[in-house]
Amino acid sequence: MTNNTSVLEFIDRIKKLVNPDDIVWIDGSETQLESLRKQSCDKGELIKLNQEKLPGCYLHRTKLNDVARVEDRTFICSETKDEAGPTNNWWNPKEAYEKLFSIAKNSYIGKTMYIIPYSMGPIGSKFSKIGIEITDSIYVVLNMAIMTRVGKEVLEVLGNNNDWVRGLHCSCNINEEQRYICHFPQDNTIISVNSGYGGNVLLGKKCFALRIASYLGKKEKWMAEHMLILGIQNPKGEIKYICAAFPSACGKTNLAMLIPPEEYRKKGYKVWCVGDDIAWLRKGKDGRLWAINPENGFFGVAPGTNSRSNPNALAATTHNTIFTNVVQNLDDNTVWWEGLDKNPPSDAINWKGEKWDGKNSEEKGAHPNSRFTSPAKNCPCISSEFENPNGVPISAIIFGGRRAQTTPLVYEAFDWNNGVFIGSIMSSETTAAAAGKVGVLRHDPMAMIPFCGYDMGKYFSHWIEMGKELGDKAPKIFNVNWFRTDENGNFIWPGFGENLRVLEWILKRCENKIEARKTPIGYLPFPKDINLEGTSLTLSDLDLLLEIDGDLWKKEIEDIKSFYKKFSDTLPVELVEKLNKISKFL
Ligand code: SAT
Ligand code: MN
Repeated sequence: MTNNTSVLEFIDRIKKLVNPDDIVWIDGSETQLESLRKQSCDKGELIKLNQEKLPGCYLHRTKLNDVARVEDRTFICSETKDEAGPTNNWWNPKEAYEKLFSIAKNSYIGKTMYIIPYSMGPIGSKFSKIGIEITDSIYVVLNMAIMTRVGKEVLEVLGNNNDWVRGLHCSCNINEEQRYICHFPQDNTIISVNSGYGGNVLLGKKCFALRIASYLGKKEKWMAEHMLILGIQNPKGEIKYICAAFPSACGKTNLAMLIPPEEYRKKGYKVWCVGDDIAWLRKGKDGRLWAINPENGFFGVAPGTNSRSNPNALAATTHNTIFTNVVQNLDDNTVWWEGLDKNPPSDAINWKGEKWDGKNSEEKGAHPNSRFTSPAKNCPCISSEFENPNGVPISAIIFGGRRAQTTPLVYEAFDWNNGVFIGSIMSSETTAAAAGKVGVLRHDPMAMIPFCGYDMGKYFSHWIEMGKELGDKAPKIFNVNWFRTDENGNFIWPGFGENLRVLEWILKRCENKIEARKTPIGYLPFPKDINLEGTSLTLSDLDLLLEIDGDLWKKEIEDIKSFYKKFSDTLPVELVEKLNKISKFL
């Protein structure tokens, strides 16, 4: 399919290493994909679902030991440990290659080697980057064909260029003790062995579009961020775009596709989704910050997705979708997950592949990190700018985490560098998206702790540099927290579509339309400026949501100080200054 010498050399080298029986280039055609779906069903790797109710939909179950990203087995293999920084696992590249090659050796015997040429971003856009993933898994091919743009056209655009990301995935025998997800930023290379779970094996996603791309962004003066992108259309028809960074499984997909509350819909408000997980940002010709979504689909968390929380995502999953680790309803061969509705099937198979009676079982049927992989174009509110090679101009950047206490519903940074500070002090409770304990508070600056491909201290400096580049055209930066709870542990803020009320305040601030209250941590809304019309919330609820508890913040500052200590000499002085300033006023 190509004469590109660097591509052919790489393929040849890997072929000799893994020793496949057969080689198949993925051309992106529907005929080829359909034949792969059939083969995968024949092997029992995919289950074809009810094609009348869920046309083009399939179910897959991973191995029980392979259900989420594995951060402790994810490595940045840069030349030196310092380049990986204090928040990444580092592995000497020479040793890592040796170990990985020994695991990969002959691992494709009896198997087919699939070669997937893919583009992150619209094919041919100057924002976009090309990768080639070699895999022995049809599940990976079919997911990549949803999540990225794959096929011949990608190789045509690549021509004889050497600027592309090499990816090798070997399923091996899904041995968790030999599982490694390794990134070699200096070689544009990713190697993933012994896993079949999305975030570890769809190499275009977290591995390339965040870890490798963040490293490239630093070198090339752009940014790769763990952010959704959405457009808010006001009654006059004007659309303003916002980026928002939240850790995995904190509602990015729901926010990206939100349906405005009824009063807003009546007035003519609409929300358009550009992306739900990753944004690549660059300074445009007009000096503003522009964003594209490098992906072509959604790899969303299934549990909790329902007709109230996210009707758009639900609609997106009704066709051409691959479900992973959800419940199979044997009644009509459809799918179910916790939080879909109050009617679990009794004749069903759970994510582990066992018989499951949802009406009488104590155990959950779907894995908490079960997923749907759906094409972006399935989403009823997908933005008309989704394919725009130049992306969309960004008015505001939002950071957010899952915090039961301390962080108010919303606040605004004093300026760009203060916004970088706010991003750097983000903490969130852990979720099922990564292996390990759930609900533990951890520092997750810019929601990038698992995804930054180099020293995070330098990553903060890069943010500061980008602010200088953008000058007074830089977007304003905000922080939100939808997850604050009352004394009984219940969420105070209703969330979902109602979040538009907060986004409205944010946009008004961007347009300098309203005043705000200056506090030590940033500008907070006056409660009257958050529109509560049509909700059951009162101004005193807002007082609670917007409260800054001095004692909790003092504790927070101590905690940030010890987190910052990790960075020794790479932490930018600008951030230390902001920290000192805030400590003085609290
Ligand atoms: O598993 S993924 O990394 O693809 C999704 C996530 O954790 O954000
Ligand atoms: Mn994510």
